[in-house]
Amino acid sequence: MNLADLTKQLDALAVEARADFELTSRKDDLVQAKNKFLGRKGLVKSMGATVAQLPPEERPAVGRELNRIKDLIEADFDARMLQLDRQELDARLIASSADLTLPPRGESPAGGHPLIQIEDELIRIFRAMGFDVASGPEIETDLHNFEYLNFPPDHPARDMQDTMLVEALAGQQDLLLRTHTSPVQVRTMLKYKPPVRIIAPGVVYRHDHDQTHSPVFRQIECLHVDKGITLSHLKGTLTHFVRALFGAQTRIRLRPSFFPFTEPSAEVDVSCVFCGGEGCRICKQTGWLEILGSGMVDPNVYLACGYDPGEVTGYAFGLGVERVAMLKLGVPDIRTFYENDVRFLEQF
Ligand code: 2NM
Repeated sequence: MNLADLTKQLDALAVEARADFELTSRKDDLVQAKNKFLGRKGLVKSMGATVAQLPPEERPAVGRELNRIKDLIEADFDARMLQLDRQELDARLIASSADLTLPPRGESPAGGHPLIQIEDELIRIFRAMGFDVASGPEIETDLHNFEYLNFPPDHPARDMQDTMLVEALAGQQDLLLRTHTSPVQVRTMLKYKPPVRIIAPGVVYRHDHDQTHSPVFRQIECLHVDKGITLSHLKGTLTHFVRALFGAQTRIRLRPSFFPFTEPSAEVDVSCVFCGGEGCRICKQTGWLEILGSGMVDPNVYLACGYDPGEVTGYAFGLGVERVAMLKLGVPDIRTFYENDVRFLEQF
């Protein structure tokens, strides 16, 4: 046999192999069909045996031919194997109980939780004004949460009705779940000398639960202490803050109030974000919405934290992230933020 004849026969083998592969419908049949050609006693091997009958100078060329045909048959085998794999998967999917004719569920709400979106926006506004972000523990001591903040021992906020206590281990100090993030301000002042410009965002806990109160909610408190800080700085900061948040036409108004850690203290209202101050159902016809509490830090807080009240002054304020989110997003019930109903979350 000469090289040309051998090549012809090998080509014929490859065509036959492909046809055989096409006829198989199971993977082990396919493997058997491949062995018929490429196995130890396969047809290609026995063709190879004829090489011995050829003159030595033709043998390399025949070897190359044999390898070419082996590769060809391997490739056809792989292609058919892939087809059978797919068919097997299709058959399994069709046999399964899943209804493949159902429409897809669509996009999942990947915009982040609305509360966190609002918190991020608030933090961005304060950072742009030059405030640093501080944090601290959620399990606090009575000292940091109340005592250093000028809360008298019999203050109603210390009442078990409001504060969630943590059962103390033997010899430990009184522990509680922080009722505000003010202890972060205390810890910052205890650690760093003035000036201080920080916000403390975080989770706080109070024993209170209804349409506008959650036992676990988020707060951002702001503290600015330096030489010569006045109520004007507080008003300017608040005005800029509400305008960044609700728009350039927003106005504020301060109403005298009381907090143990500030003197004087003020509740801050914003002109109603729904009616622009005209009076509507949401602002109960007053044109104003209460948004946060504020004041000039009480000298007793400075004394407790090692600052000299003769040298520095400062303002502080605190706001509830849920309350801002309810106003900004028009959500009437705080509980919808925690139910995680996808139909609610998807709207933001
Ligand atoms: C508020 C209202 C008024 C406040 C005070 C302090 C501190 F630590 F400097 F004394 N931090 N936050 C404060 C003042 C918080 O929340 C309604």
